[in-house]
Amino acid sequence: MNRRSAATALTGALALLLAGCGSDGGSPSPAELSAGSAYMPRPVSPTMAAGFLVITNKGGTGDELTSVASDAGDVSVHRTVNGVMEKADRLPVPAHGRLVLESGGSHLMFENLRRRPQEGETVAVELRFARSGPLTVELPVKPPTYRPAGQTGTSGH
Ligand SMILES: [Cu+2]
Repeated sequence: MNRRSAATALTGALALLLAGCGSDGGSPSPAELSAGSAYMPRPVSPTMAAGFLVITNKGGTGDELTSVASDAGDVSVHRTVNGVMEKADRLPVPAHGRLVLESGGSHLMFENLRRRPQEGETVAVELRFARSGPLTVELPVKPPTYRPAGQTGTSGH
């Protein structure tokens, strides 16, 4: 369902681009962000955890995820390059597109957790963007093997 709706969104974006050719009217609609498919695998470490979610942009202007904050502990945005994770200063949320934070790819990295989250609890984060206002997202804590429906756990799509 996620892939199908992504394909539909992409087709829609192409149609809009084509429709825009040759016309001089109107600036693109602003970024319109929402978050979904959020979760945290139950941490195997007392102080460190990862968080995953999908940020969808229904608007015609791209945005960037620039930082993240949580009362649960220190949290930052990481990406994975050649299997090694590193801090990401900013990650793009394309116009009419998605930023996918998933297992094996970019993710939220929690460190120095004040207490170890348990399954059934939620951890709140605030996502901050270059253009749009912040989004507050609740990450439900799931079993370590949990994968959201429609995601394969691989990066790069
Ligand atoms: Cu990391």
